[in-house]
Amino acid sequence: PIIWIATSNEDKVNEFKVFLSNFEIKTLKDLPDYVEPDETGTTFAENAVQKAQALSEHIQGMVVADDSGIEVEALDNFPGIYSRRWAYPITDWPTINQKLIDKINVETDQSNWNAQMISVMALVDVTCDKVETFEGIVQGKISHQVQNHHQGFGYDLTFIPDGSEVTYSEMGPAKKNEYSSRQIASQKLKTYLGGRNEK
Ligand code: ITT
Ligand code: NA
Repeated sequence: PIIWIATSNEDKVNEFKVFLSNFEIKTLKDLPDYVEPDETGTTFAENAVQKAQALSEHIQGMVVADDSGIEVEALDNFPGIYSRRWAYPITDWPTINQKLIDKINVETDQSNWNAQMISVMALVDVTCDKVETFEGIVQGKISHQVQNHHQGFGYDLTFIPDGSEVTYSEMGPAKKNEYSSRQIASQKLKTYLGGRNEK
């Protein structure tokens, strides 16, 4: 079957292709004229539902969206839902990761580097009033230096999941996808979709 994912983030799409390998994946790339809604929610779940709902209205069918980010414990869970936006206009990920490390060094006593990666997926179908959300959380910590191994994206350059000595970037996509917040949320989504999970 086909599954629509309301994302324009190609890195997310590459992971979805692994997790939802039984589906033919369509994304915003297949709808060049579609205008994405602003993310105005106050939680990952609200933003994910917003993104899924807008596309579901457009295609009049079932849509999945993903809202995700990182929460640093010593920074009161910052940047959270602002993970993509907080460093604007800086958009290159090595620099943004370095800015996050700098912030921990400057604004905290540097004793707590705990962080968590969160991915919330929304499944929305406006034609039958369906709204479901699925959450994946992985605990870990921020490395004291950016580890740019040219693999992964976003905060993969500094996030070390619990149980690992290295960042997601250093372990590479296959290992990351074995245990990531997106993998956990995808698993819940697949279980929910159940019998429809075949080509
Ligand atoms: P959408 O089109 O799906 O909204 P986006 O990039 O705007 O794509 P978000 O609003 O969910 O996505 O922003 C979350 C940011 O957090 C994203 O840009 C990434 O840089 C980062 N992020 C998300 N998932 C990540 C992961 O698995 N590893 C590292 N960083 C991640
Ligand atoms: Na976004």
